[in-house]
Parts: sequence; C-alpha cells; structure tokens
Amino acid sequence: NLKAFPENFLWGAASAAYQVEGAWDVDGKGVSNWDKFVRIPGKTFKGTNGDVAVDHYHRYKEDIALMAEMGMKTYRFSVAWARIFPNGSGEVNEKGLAFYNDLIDELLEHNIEPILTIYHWDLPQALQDKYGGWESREIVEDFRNYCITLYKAYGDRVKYWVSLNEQNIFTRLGYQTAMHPPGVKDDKLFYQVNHHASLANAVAIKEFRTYVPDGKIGPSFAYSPAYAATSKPEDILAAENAEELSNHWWMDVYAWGEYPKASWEYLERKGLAPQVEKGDFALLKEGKPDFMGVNYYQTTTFEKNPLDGVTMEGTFNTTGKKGTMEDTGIPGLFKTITNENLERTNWDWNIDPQGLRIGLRRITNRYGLPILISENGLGEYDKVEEDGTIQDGYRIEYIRTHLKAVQEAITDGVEMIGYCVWSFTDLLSWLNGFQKRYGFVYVNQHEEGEHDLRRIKKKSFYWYKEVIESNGEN
Ligand code: BGP
Repeated sequence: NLKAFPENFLWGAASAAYQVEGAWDVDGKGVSNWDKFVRIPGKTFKGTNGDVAVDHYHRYKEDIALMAEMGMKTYRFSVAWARIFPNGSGEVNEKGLAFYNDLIDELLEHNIEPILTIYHWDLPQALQDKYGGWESREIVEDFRNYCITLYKAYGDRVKYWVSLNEQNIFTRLGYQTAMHPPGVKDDKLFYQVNHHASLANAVAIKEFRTYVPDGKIGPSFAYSPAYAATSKPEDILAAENAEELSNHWWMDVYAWGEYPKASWEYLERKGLAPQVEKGDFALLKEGKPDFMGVNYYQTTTFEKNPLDGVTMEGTFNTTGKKGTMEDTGIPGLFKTITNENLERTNWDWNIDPQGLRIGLRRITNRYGLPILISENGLGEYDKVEEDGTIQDGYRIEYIRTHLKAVQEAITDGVEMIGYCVWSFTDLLSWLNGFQKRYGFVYVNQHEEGEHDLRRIKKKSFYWYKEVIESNGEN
C-alpha cells in the first residue's frame, strides 16, 4: 500500500532561459557566455545556438495557456542574468525586469506557482571577460547584487526559488571536460570555481532570508546515486569514494557548510583543494537551504580505477548513437562502467526509476531536508506521425515508472514538495540541438528544413494532465 502524494504537491515542469527564450539580443539583453560559446565551430550539434530557441520570449503567453490547459500547478523557469544586468553588474535593464514580471503575472493568473531559478548556466560574458567569471571571488558580490535585485522585484509573488542549477555539472563541463563555456580543463581551477559558486549559493540564501522571509529556497543538484559494479570490496570502496566526491562534495556544503572529510584529505594531498579564506565556512553554514532540489536522470555505476586509469576528461555521448559514451574517473579512486542491468537511451543515459527511490532515501537520511524534484525526464528522438500526432509512449513509461518510485519514496518517509518534468515544451538541448527532445509539447524547431515553431501536444501531454487531475493516482 503506497501513501498518496501530498495534497498540495507541486506537479509541474521545468525549463531554462537559454534553452527556451531565444531573443538573445532583444530589449537590451547583454551577451552571455553561451551566446559566445555556441559560435565557436564544433561545440554544439550542427552548430545549433539559442538565438531563437523556441522563442518563448515572444510566445510565453501561448506556452502558459498550454500549461494551464494541462492543469500544471507549477512552472520552473530561469532568469537570464544578462537580461537583468547586461554587463553582469552596474545598471539594471528595465525591459529585462519587465519580461519576467509579465511572465510571473501570467503564471499567477493561471494559478501556476512560479519556481524561479536564479542561475541556470548563462553567465553574462562581461563577467567572464572582466575577472574570469566563477574563477574569481569577485563574482560573489555581483551575484549577491543580482539576487537582491530579483528578490526585490519578484519576492512579493514568487515563493519558491532555486539558487544555482546543477553547480556540479556546469563546473564539471566548464572546467574538467571543456564541453561547456569557458571550455577549460583544469582540475585545480575546477575545485576553486566550485568554492566560489558555493559561497555565492550561501550568499543568495542568506540574503533571501531578509528580502523574502516567507519564501523557500534551495539549490538544484544533479544527483546521480553511485552504485558499486560488484560486491568486491574495492568496487564498494570505489562507489563510496564516488558518492562522496561526486555528490557529497556539493550537498554537504549546501546542507552543512562542510566538505566531506576523506575527499578533502585526498584533494589536499593532490594539491587540488580549494583556497579557503577566513570566514568562508561560517558563511557557508549560514546558507542552509529550505529544501534540496534534485535533478535526477540516472544512476552511475563504479569500479576500482587503477592509478594510471581514466580521468574526468572523458566526454559524454552527444551523438545520439548508443555506445559513444566515454568512461570517466579519478585514478586511484573510481571509474564509471556501463551498468548492463539497465536499459539506456540513445544518448547512453541509463533508465533507472528505482535509482530515484534509492537516491531520495539517501538524501533524506543524510540531510533530513524536504526534496523538490526540480528535473526528471526523457530525452529522445520524437517523430511527428502522418496524422500529425506524436506517440511518445516511451516518455509516458519513463515518467510513470519514475513517479511510482517517487510515491514509494514518499511511502518510505521522504518529504516531497513537488515534481518538475524536464521539460514542458521541447527546447534546445545544450549540446544536442533540437534532435534530443524532452517536452510534453512538441515544437517544430530544427537545425535544418522547415521550422515554423508551432506547438503540438504530444501523447504524453494528455497523459500527464490526467496524472495531475488525479493527484498522481493515474
Ligand atoms: C540538466 C540541465 C538541463 C537539461 C537537462 C537535459 O543537466 O539542468 O538544463 O539540459 O540536463 O540535458 P541534455 O539536454 O543534455 O539532455
């Protein structure tokens, strides 16, 4: 017997500014690191950029009408920093502020609870140029100022806030694999950048208490629970090392203001531990979140990694062809392997609903914080049939099984705030263009050929509508 979903459970979907808005240079918006990065040849699938994306900037009313038709209770979106501060700091762009103002009002008019993500990867390029963006501590003050501006502008109406989206991913892809801006491979810098981002996260939360005292805020962490490849003790240790250095390294800092011990010692020995200044840990402890935002897509399975083994530089599958994922790891600590017990998508992401239940329980037991699933979903090729429909039964199956895992976790005692599917409409996949789709609503947007951006409800749209109507009983 499973417990029911809570009564005010936030059923929703999520997006990010760069992936949906388009209008990249409209109404005074400044250039972001992504606007620049996508113009470097070979960085994204067929050189796709977000200049237009799915043009949500101009079509948000149409998109919100579709959300309302579906009965969505919440919509998680992000603010483009460079719309508010074209140069990252300094003068506010009133037109940028007005856009999100209108978006928020439109959501509230349709009884959709806004969840606002402050930072979902698009950094004003001016700050990258000025002091290396996250590489400098200076960013903490600019981030503080940006946050306060948002709190003052929207804090009266927006009650749920996400501070940083997937700090572990944007720093890893930006500073270990060079797949995201600024396209660097530098392990030492990676940990330093993360320290700055954690400080910024803490400052965001600290200021939030003053400006939005009745709101709730937390980071969204990309949580991939670690499994051991075998029952060999060395593989179990590898999985523990990975859980600690790939997950607790961030979540412990969010929840407790501390880095996990063994990982810290390891990085110190290697000369990779970040430089910490006096007062940093006190500040980190002040940034305790109200909830842990969890973006869950898959688990990762680990085995022992020899001292001359693979590094974190290995790249992801951005080809859409199964079997093109590289193994990654830290020599001496752990390395990833393909879990043959699990199905995989065409992008080699394993499908593991039970891993979600396991992960939710681990977070609850370790941190005791309520959880918002801020992303979960299936990226696949979608096809418009001759009759104009999109039969994405595979997506329904993915979400249905993951929702069951959520309900099992609730039954296990996990406190859940809501569940945001990635994504509502199709949108730009950072490195995979428009071929890898996640939405309930198809958008006729492609790299080539005819693309009029029209919206088409997929089969999953009608299914999720019923899920929401029945509060998850469907
Ligand atoms: C998460 C990001 C999202 C989204 C999603 C799907 O890591 O927070 O922005 O992109 O992953 O990723 P992808 O588009 O690479 O399949």
